[in-house]
Amino acid sequence: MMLSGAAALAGVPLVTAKQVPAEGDTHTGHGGPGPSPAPAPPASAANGTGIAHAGHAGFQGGSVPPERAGIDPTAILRDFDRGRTSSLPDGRTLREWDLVALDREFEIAPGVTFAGWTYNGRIPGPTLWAREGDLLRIHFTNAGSHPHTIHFHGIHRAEMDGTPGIGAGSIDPGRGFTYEFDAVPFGTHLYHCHQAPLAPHIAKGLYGGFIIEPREGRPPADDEMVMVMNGYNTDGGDDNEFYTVNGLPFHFMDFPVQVRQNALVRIHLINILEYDPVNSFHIHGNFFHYYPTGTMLTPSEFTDTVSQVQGQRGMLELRFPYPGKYMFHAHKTEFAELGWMGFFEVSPA
Ligand SMILES: [Cu+2]
Repeated sequence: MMLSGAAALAGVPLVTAKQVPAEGDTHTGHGGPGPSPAPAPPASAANGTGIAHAGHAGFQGGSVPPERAGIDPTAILRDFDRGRTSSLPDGRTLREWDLVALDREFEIAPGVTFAGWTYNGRIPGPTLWAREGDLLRIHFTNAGSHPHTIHFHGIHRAEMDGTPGIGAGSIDPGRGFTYEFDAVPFGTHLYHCHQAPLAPHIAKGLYGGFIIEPREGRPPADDEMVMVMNGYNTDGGDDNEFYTVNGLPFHFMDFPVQVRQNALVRIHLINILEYDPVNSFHIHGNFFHYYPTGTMLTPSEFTDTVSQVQGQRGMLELRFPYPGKYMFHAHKTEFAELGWMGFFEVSPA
């Protein structure tokens, strides 16, 4: 983020009534495991210039309650949409979904409204789940105010690619199109709008996870979830003022991801962050097996940190051997301090 973004937000009332100033608090409003986040000190106290910290100060103060924000990252974690299924004459499964592009506003941080463009009123959009080899039909309706498309990552014909100028191309407001293709290859994928200019069409919120399970399945996990890493450009510049997993800054600080000791946790991690070239995921007190793009049945890495460029994604598998609270966050301090940090809370087995 550049100073212009922070400066522009400095005047926005970001601190809510529930927050009680903490004496001597410096930059730790969200650094510790305490249940009640405390705001950062006034900018003047934390930073001689007052500029950079002014933007950060309010952000330390907590997340917007999901019902007020219009986004519930915890619900999104385990919300896999398997579509409407039916059997084709050849025995294959047909899966169908309705995706509607809708303009919608969200309160992404206390007092900060984001004018989003969404699939089905969500940021991120629905996580579509299919099995390898299924036939997929996505009935797209554009009820938004701009032309949009749905571009799926996967293997398919050019006219189903959601690229402007090819096949149906751009779908104008009030129009629709049905994308149809086979679910290949298996892996952790994504979809997003591909309308030009591309940056705002992605950054405004038109993206979601797209999971293709291997035909023969994977070893069963005790808990499976999706984490979509995104950002919000709230001042119309060319950078982000907020960073999140599943759409709401700091949400998982206030509502830790609940997992059980020793359970196999499988995470589909997707980076759709616009404007910044690289995002990352780091976990405290643990390591995970990493399957790049989720397209192999054996992991290629055992690590506690992974980086992804935009559109890159992968699958993580891990077990927490000890109860307690363990942070996870972008290993990019700026992103973490602007919302991309949270906790896993491990309950005893
Ligand atoms: Cu679009």
